[in-house]
Amino acid sequence: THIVRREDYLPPAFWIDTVELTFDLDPAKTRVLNKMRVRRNTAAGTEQALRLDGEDLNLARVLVNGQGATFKMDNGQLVLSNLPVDDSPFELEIFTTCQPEKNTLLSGLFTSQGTFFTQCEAEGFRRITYFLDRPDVMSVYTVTLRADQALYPVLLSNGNLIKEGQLEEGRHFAKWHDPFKKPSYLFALVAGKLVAREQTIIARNGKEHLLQVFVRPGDLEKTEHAMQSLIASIAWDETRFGLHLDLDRFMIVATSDFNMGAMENKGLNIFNTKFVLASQATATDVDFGNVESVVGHEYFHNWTGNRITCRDWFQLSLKEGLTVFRDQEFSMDMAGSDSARAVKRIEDVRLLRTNQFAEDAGPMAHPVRPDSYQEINNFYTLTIYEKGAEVVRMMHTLVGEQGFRKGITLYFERFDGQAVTCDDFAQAIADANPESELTRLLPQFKRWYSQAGTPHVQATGLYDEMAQTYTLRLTQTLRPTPGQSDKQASVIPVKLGLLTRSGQAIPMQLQGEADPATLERTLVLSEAQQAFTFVNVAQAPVPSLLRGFSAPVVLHQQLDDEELEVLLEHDSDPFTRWEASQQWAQRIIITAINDGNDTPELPPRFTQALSKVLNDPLLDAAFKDLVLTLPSEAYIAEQIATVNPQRIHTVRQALLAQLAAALQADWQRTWDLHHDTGAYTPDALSAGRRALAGKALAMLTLHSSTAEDTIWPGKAYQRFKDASNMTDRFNALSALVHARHPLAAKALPLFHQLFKNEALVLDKWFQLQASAPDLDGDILPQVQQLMKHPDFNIKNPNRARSLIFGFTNANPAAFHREDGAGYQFWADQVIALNAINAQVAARLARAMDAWRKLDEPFKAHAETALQRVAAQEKLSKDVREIIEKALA
Ligand code: HT7
Ligand code: ZN
Repeated sequence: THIVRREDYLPPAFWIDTVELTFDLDPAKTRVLNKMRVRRNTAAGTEQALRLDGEDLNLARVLVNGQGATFKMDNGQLVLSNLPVDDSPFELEIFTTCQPEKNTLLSGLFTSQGTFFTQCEAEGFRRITYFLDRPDVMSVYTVTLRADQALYPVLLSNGNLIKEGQLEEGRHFAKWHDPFKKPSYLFALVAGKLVAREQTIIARNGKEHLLQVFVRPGDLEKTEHAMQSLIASIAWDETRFGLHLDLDRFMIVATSDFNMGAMENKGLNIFNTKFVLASQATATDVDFGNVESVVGHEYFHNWTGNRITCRDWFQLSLKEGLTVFRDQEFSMDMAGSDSARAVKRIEDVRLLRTNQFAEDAGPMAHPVRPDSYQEINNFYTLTIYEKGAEVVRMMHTLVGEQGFRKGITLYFERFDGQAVTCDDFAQAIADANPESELTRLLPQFKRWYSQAGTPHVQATGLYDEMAQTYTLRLTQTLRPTPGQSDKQASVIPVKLGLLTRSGQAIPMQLQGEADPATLERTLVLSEAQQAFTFVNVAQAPVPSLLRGFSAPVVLHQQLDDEELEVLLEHDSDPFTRWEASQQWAQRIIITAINDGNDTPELPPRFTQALSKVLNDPLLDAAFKDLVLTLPSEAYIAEQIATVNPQRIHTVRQALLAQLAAALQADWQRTWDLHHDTGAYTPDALSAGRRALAGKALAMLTLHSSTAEDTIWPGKAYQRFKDASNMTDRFNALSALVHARHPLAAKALPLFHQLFKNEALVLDKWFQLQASAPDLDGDILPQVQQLMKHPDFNIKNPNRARSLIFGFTNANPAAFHREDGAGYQFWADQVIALNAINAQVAARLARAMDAWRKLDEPFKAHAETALQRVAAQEKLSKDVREIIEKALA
């Protein structure tokens, strides 16, 4: 196995200043003429050969300055020697062909429903032509596309359209020029039968821009929300960061075959349809929110990623962590109220803690800036994206909003047009804020980039009544991760407040501090252990720690039920308030699991506290929905050393049933108050009301199903049939499916019938059935049956993800079977996908990351399944890396 290491980075031996590409597009055999102006990077030496990357290409001809050149092939690379030793430019022409319709990997040039698309990040450009396919080689591109006019009326590439016209035999051409230098991973082309929603906008500086969203005919009415999201993103980046759109024309194109969410190609973003198309009839509120955030994310990359890009792929979080931070802030600002902002923050934290913390604790643990990889596609991870965003967020916390804006401005002053590193970014933020804690602690802060794993922080408080002091002792530890045994202390901002037992905020003043007391502050923990003593504290306080989740750590503190109740009822910080409910529920669930108690009871104090939240007229519906949601089975598994997924499921389901029963009257009132959601708008407030109504309906349906009462299942079925929007309809359908009510068997075929022509809705239909609660092992056979459904297609990543991942990743109790059949199914699908699309296969392979934590008999079955995959002869390097690390 070939391992790529960060420490081996060397600057490129050559630069490619300009690229002229000419494509003769044909699905069976596309011809590519690549004419480059190349010059030696003499700073890197005078003798090195030019080694061009290539993959799955048929090479026809190589010319240097118009003359046939001698070259050799070495490990897939095209190697040219005898080139000028100085930096005088020369022209290199390479003529190749490729087969887009056979490209099921969806990397490079491929077809989807008769339209050509490209995906070049991270290393897909080498599947289009031979090139220095690395992000620090930046070139100016001119692209000519030639194709049959009837089949491919729309021809798009990056930048500006400079010429178009007719050719012989019904063909036509379009010539595009992108004035910005860019790395090859940002190249894109699209050719097919598409239609566009168009809008011209005038920016603050008076410049006109044409915005276009291209989709297949028939989908046009589903593009309004994407267009509005794009306009909002442009305005937001101007206001919040002073960053303006630098292009005359900005295009988004949707494809239904895509490995990821979307791609930020310069001026020509390519999107998975899932993150473009949205109508009230076919998309849920969550879908609308995702469209807004992904459109924002890709647009924000235009500056953080495209104008300043990564020097090498180890720096991936430079663009991804920063851009996720930016899209999170964008969604929060769009949500409007403080409370809606907090809801978004809680949702982001929930994703991080459930999935990224699990990654940090498993065989694929890696630093935000990894040290090595076998396959870069395996490193588009939650650590790079979500933890990377938390690292940027901590910088923001340490320098403040104004300081962060100054830092971003300096970052662009220094590095615009360059390919740089995570160190460069951190240095710019620090240099713009010389007096900040970030600057004082910078080398240590940067351990967030180099150390894998999630720090654990233990907090203990000591109140001295005589001295009227409160001492908070914070201790941090970081467990070893694969390849990193010694860890050092991190810089951990801990935002906090102190509360009286009746919930009043206590002013905080540290011993020896002249500053006036404040009601909220941020302590910076930078040593293994630190004590902070607050003075003039008149009573034993309840600490409210890690407000807003100010650092990506696991916090351990011994709060009793009364203290958790104080926080849940009174804390001014919505995150800590929600967290109190989760801590409390988690403790109840884990105690029952440890006690072997299958019929645990929810303590009345807990249900009363939740009831209070549910009935509080001052709280937002979306926040109530979050508080009233028990921690997921996956999150609970994260907290336990040896995991029996069946026990977690049994205990959680038992408590869920009690929550439904104990609060039945409250759920009814909640339903009455929220179910009439009026005319559909996808804003945060209305979405919150629909979410809470959906939760109430699910709880009432669940309770009725166990109590054999038909009223609520009947209402759910009626709602399912009558709903005027997909959110209400799908929530009603989910309520029936999750209660395993017989009416689900009537509703599911009807849903299919209604939406059989809506691919994204069919994905929901498959996913819902795959994630239904297991009854006597009946979900796996159902999934196997659905694999044979005429609408199932394993080659379509969205469809494969809904059914297969819906089972392996979203339904732990059905997947982790005592007979190991779930794991056998997993192995079969990894092997099948490996031959079709190695990137999707490798994602599926990761469903077994936590196998070593499993209890028997699960663990033994898991190992057998992993070994079976490992023994496959034709394993892609994508899947091999994941399986080898899991078994290491
Ligand atoms: N920067 C984009 C990454 C991406 C990607 C990576 C590997 C394989 C396929 C891919 N499609 C898109 C997505 C983003 O973060 O915006
Ligand atoms: Zn991104």
